[in-house]
Amino acid sequence: MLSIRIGLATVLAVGLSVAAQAQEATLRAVTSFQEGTFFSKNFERFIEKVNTDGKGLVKINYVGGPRAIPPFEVGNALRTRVADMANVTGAFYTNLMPEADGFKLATKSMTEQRRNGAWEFVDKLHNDKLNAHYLARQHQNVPFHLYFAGKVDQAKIAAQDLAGLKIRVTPVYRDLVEALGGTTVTTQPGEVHTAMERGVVEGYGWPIMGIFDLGWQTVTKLRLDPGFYNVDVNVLVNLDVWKGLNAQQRKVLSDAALWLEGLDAENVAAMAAERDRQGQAGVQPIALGAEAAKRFVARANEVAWASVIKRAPETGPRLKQLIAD
Ligand code: 173
Repeated sequence: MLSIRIGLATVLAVGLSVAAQAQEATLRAVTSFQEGTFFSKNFERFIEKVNTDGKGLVKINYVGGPRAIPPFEVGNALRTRVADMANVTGAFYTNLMPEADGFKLATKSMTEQRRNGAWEFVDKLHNDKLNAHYLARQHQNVPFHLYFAGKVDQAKIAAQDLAGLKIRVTPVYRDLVEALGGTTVTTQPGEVHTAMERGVVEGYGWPIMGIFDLGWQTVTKLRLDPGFYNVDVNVLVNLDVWKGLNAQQRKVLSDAALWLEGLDAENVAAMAAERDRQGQAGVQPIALGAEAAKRFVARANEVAWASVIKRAPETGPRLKQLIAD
């Protein structure tokens, strides 16, 4: 009797693994940044890892970047399952989730956020508003900056006064630029170079990493220091797709997500090198003194949280408590 039971269990186990192999899931993935550029690169490494580690279980088919889906439409594409997986910053889907504008204000590490309930809370927001599962957040140690063309009044910028300047923004920088008196022009990254070249704007917001990827050093002469906030580039999976995966398949993705978040450690050296490279390319810092820098960052945080809480009065304060307080 015992040997028959073992025999049956073995047959079942083999049968299951064959069935699982037969059901390799293929996920169509898009990125909101151009392929091969800084904020897509680690996602591309993640895809390679999943396709290696998950062989026979789960496969990611990389559809590509903004040519496939415009950046500000990626959230909606994921929600409606036009894409199964996306590499996208919260600023690009604030239309569906105003809270997403708050992710840049996190001061707690992802390790801490996975421990204190923040991750669950943010996952639930994604479930409810984007029909998506929140898999990973990348580049949390990378700050944003304001960059300028050569013919601006440096003394005014150093005095934190952007009056009379048109600045390219996304929701990341909008409240700050407005608070400093600047005029905002919202564009996707792919339009920054042309907008600067044609003088449609005299400055733009962007992280410390990546201005060389699309050749912006040729239209950029100044960078306001210090940086502010920190980047969130999230890897999301359509919720129906996620629910359709089995435990093994989910584990491949979740393990790779933690590995992906760990790649942020590489940014420390990369950011130092990028600052040097900017200097060599003729992008000079306008450096605020210690006191002014403190005021600037405090103001940036203040206006951004006020804006998130105004647009998400129920969930905004809870988000703040979980990721930043
Ligand atoms: O386009 C942007 O300036 C922007 O909002 C962003 C967000 C995260 C990483 C890079 C850019």
